[in-house]
Amino acid sequence: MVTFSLGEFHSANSYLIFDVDNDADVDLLEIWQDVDTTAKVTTWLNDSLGGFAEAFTTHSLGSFASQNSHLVLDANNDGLKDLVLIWAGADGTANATTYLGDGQGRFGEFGNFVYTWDLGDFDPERTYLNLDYNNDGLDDIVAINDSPDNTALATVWFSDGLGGFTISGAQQMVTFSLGEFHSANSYLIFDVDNDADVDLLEIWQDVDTTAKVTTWLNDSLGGFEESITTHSFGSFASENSHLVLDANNDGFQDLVLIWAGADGTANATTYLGDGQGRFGEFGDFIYTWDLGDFDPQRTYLNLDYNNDGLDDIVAINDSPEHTTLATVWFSDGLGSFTL
Ligand SMILES: [Ca+2]
Ligand SMILES: [Ca+2]
Ligand SMILES: [Ca+2]
Ligand SMILES: [Ca+2]
Repeated sequence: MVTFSLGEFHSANSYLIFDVDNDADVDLLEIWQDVDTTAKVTTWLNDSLGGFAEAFTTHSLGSFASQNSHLVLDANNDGLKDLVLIWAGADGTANATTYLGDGQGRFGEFGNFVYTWDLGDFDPERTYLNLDYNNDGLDDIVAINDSPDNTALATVWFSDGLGGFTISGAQQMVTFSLGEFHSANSYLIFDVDNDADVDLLEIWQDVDTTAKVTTWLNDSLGGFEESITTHSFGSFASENSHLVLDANNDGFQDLVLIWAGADGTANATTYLGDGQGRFGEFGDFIYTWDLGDFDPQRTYLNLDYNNDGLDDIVAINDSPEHTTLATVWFSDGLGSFTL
């Protein structure tokens, strides 16, 4: 059993995983609420030996609000990932602020950030994603929300490559539809069919309270086509976690669902992807052993802890001495995870 520490535990926090310093190992960015209610960002750099060292904690990024959205993308096209914070203005508008990354773990230090124009009305129900909609090599911001006719409408703000995002200029406002709107849903973005374009996976609650998964494939021309909606994945629960990783090492991303058992244990189920948008069709899934006690406060992440090329599952939770404890379940490359 492998565990490691990530400093003091913060109950109001979230983690983003990406390669901060471009060394090909995944690092952690923790966004958390300080005792003065401001939002702080702490970067944990992966030493490639299984350790994570605290690299930097930024000054405040303004008031902490759990309804804020955070995106990681290269906004100014310098090869280093930046942090985009989407927050509610006092006037009810949504605003985006770009904090430029320096590749060492600092974001927006020395006034190094750009305020963008507003992103319309703020709505905590709105989902924000980043993907390159117009294929110019720059990630754009996409907002998804309900429309009067109950379809999911996506609006695109295009990156200007300088840190800002706009729908103005020569480009007309671009929107596209993602089918019927589901109020209890979440989106995962990754390349489902290995064509180098980012696709969307929507996990949503059906009227019979079961969880469904719909895959929206990117046609590389700005369109997203519904490729398939799976059969039910059991009861929908907002406290469930979903990870995307290649669990059986066949080159196709799979879906791992972490859910609470009736006996209070956490369980993980791997639904194997077929590279076409199906996950766990035809009974193509593997039940793993349990992942200890279920705790809705626990954060689950996937990263390759032991550098064997297989993403592992990491659970992060509070410990009795109030440090953040991370526990690793290692991928066996067959679809399961063991301590
Ligand atoms: Ca950048
Ligand atoms: Ca773009
Ligand atoms: Ca796979
Ligand atoms: Ca591994």
